[in-house]
Amino acid sequence: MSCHKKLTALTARVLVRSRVPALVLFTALALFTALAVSGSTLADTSHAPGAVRIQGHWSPHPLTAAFVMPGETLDFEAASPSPGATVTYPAGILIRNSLSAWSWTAPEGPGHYDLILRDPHIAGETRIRVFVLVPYDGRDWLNGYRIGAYARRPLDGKAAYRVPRGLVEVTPENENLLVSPHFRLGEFLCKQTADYPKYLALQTPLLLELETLHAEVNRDPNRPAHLHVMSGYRTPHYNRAIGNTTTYSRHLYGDAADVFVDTDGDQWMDDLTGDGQVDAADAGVLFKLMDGRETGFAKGGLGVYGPKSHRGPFIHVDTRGSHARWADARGRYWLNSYERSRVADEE
Ligand SMILES: [Ca+2]
Ligand SMILES: [Ca+2]
Repeated sequence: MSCHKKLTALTARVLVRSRVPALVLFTALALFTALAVSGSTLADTSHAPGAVRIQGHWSPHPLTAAFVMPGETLDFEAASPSPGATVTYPAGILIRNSLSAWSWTAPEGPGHYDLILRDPHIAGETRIRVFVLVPYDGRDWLNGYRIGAYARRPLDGKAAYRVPRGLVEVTPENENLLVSPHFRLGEFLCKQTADYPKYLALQTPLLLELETLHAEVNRDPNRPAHLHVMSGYRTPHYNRAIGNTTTYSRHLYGDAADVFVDTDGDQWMDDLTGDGQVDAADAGVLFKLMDGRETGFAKGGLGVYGPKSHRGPFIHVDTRGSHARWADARGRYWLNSYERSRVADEE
């Protein structure tokens, strides 16, 4: 019996025995219900102790990457106010705005800067790894790295489709840096052949969603799963070279990734359904984990891709800010049967 039902039963018994005014008891019941509801919101780990809000996005993780232009100010906020909380930073200017909020102004030099938030009441520390970008002016090349041409006019005038103002410089020294607990900077590099330095666009919300998906596929601690990033950032040059005709792919803007589970490390999607085959239904397992969520992917794109001769099935995830769902020909067959079964479930 739930606490709520127990209290309701108790209320009924007390009413019979003592004739306590019903209003008092129902007020108590309402209060208990309100507490129970507010308690359930605490289960949302994004606001748990140690969580931090960076540029408007809550992260429950001990390490979160953020991306700013030289001299730009990054606002961040801890989940709970604490007079004893401190932030250490290697350069730039830090201003404390309140017991829980800070503003850090980045130095002019590109690179990465770790802001470390410590609260004496919370175990561990919260690290914001800020990458100061190299300004990008929209030209074909950046320091010898081929970028290609972005569409000059944003799609439907949306800010998400503006030419990136700056890009992360990737070198052999920083490509293995973590950008979230389970993903490294180099995993998001474009697949084009080039010498260092290389450049990429990457956005915090994508990393938060990939961590969510990683947690979903790792729910069973006895069966750890590895999420492989098949494709992260794509330069417009590379996107055209692989025959992609869309000039507004989210991969060009750093908030999209094509991923699959590859725990056995053979560079191919694992058999997640356990039917002895690897096909669109295995990508569908990942789709179902994220589809219908009330946060994150509900405001992003989610696509199912079936296998081809040169690659296995995968899902595309992005955080474009609006809802989109699609599939290729093989994935569409799976998606259609999934949509039908989902409708059947709802009926
Ligand atoms: Ca595999
Ligand atoms: Ca399967």
